[in-house]
Amino acid sequence: MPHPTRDLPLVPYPRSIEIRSGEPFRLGDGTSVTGDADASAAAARMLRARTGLTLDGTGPGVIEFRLVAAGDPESYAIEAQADGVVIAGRDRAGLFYGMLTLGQLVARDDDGWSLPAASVADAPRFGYRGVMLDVARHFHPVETVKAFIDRAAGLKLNVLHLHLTDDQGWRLDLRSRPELTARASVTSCDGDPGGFYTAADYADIVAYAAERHMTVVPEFDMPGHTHAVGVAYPELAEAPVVTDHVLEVVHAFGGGIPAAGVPYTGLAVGFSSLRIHDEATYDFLADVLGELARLTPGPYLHIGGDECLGTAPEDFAEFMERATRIVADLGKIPMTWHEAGAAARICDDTVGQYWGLRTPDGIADERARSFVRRGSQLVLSPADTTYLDMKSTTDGPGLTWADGVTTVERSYAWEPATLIEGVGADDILGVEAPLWTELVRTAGDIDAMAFPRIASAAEIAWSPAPTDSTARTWASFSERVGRLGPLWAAAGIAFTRSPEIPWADASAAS
Ligand code: TNX
Repeated sequence: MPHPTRDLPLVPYPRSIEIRSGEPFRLGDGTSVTGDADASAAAARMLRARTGLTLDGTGPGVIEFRLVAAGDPESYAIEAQADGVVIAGRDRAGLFYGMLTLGQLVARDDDGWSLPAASVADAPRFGYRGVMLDVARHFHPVETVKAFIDRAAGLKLNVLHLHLTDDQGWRLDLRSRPELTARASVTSCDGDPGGFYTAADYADIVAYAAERHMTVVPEFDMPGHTHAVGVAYPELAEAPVVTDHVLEVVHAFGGGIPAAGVPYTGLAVGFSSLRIHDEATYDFLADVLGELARLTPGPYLHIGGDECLGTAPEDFAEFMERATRIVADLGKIPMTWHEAGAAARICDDTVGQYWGLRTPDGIADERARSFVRRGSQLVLSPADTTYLDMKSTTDGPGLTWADGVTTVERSYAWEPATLIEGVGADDILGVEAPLWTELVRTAGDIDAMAFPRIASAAEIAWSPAPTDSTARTWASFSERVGRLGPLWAAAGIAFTRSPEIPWADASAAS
């Protein structure tokens, strides 16, 4: 062992890992990968790509994947010794996560590729480990979404929240309301080209995610963030409410003042609303949410509810109450941004997503807490640590409204169970890192904004709390991320070489 005191280069770090004193397991041409058919085929592909070896079972050494009945959902164990490796998974997701850990554990030394003699026992801390991609502000094609799924799944994230609609565009083609994509999908922010997914594209994304044990949580944001609905169906939308805040954003970022019926390409928020006292609006919701429910196998439909700055609180409450009921009647669990917690009678099982900023004394937010009071849970996305669209260095790309620059260290230095007063670990469904795309145009931009900070979110969502794991320190994390750099580069990930991380160079043995 060249560096006996370093943690192994695993992100997210497992619940427990013990290094044995024995000889390592040596991989070579001819090593066999056996057991569960899906897991062993995926592992053989992954190891071949990683090592260049031919793992065809013609030589010594066996890596075996086994489904076992015991353990927590998504859990797995690895026993690696000189004469073989066994990966036992509680379910298919567990086998998949065992395979990912195997991929991070194999290392090259003077004698070739090997795995240290070790026992790993691992299971996630939270069941919802998410990342969000905004495909409304800039449309991103199916191939880009699939690449993002691969990257997120590789860090044991298991939810892709797709922000499918916003003021700037409606990105899912629906039979019941064809004008949405016909008229309101053509542009993106800054006048860039738009686009939309057909139902078949969406099904393709959902299936691709499922193969990687990710659930798609689709979002139609409403009643605000709906200028595009008004471009397609003017009778459903209120006139834009142009506040001083909107004018400030127009002044800072350009894009013009939003005008009814004209596609919006700027960055302002909070000026649009559906007509809350018009029954035609609820016919629209029944149509679009009904179709979305039929296209979505996952349990959640996210209906937004953020930043309705021009809407009276009682109107907002009435809308969210009716909209969550429509989702529940479709057999789905409603999910909303935390502002909807202010509405007294939203469905009790509505999951809230908290996106506010932290304060030095903890957050006292009654709206966020109300989801827990109703017996449901929260997904945590504090903007000043998890938002992937914020600048990570002073000179880098991104926005700064969430308390300035979000360094990698800041993205790692927060604890879910003490974030919001009165919201403990049991009240938390999970953690999500959103990537808003006002300034994010290409697949390369997505990589550069998401990596490496997405790894912080993955470790916070998966790994034990810092009080339960000696590896949950910035020193260990930053060093481990640095040693993953060559793997990310080999996988074609255009990550930001953040100056805070001691990046290993590709030729260094891990
Ligand atoms: C706030 S956070 C928004 C989005 C923007 C984002 C930009 C939230 C629920 N809403 O509409 O895209 O800031 O950082």
